[in-house]
Amino acid sequence: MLRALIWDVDGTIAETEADGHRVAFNQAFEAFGLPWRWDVAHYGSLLRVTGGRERLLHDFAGRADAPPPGAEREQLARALHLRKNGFYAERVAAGLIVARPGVLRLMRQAHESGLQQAIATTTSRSNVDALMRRLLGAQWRDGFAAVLCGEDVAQKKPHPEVYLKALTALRCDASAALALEDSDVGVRAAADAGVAALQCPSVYFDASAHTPAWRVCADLDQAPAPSAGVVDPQWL
Ligand code: XBP
Ligand code: MG
Repeated sequence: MLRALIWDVDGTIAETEADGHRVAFNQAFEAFGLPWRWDVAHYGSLLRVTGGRERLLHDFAGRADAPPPGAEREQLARALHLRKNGFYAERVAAGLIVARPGVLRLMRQAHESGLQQAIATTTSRSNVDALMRRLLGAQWRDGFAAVLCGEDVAQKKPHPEVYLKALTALRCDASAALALEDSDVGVRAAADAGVAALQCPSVYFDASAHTPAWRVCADLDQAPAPSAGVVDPQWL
């Protein structure tokens, strides 16, 4: 019996990385008077590292002009990340980020058919709130039984912790949940928690190779209405 949909955020609900986070990181570098800029190709390789602060630290490790390892480096990453999230929220509020095709329809139909819905993301809670508020309105949280974000876990995706916590919060067995993911790290996190994933690759990702998704589709407009019955292979 399918009982719950567990949504990833970045790349799945919206294409947040290209015109959202990446540009916002560059705005933060500029605001701090730093010469660094992340182009699309470099950002694509950095997306292997989940979590914006962790991504910054990973990038610093390859830069001769970044502070050396230690408190100063940590502090700069924290400050840049905070600033980036501020710019990201501004971009979202300005309407620059829209939902991917089929997302809002599927959320509505899942709600109507009695499925529980949760969010399981590595992104910061403030970014989730900014995006969902813009897409669904100020009461968006009412439609979700659980919202698990980067702050809620010790280990980010591809570790399964965020999915395990979502299942606990939903009181749902892994076999009764379906994850919606865009990236291979997300598919792996879901799979390692025992949750089947429907993958809709976003601009930076191909279909997951190492841990194959349960199903892959270009976008959720290809999916028919879910039912609260068995996860049927014909669901797509
Ligand atoms: C994707 C990520 C995040 C975002 C930025 O998260 O890896 O790090 O790029 O988020 P998901 P923060 O696909 O799991 O939603 O800067 O807030 O960490
Ligand atoms: Mg994602």
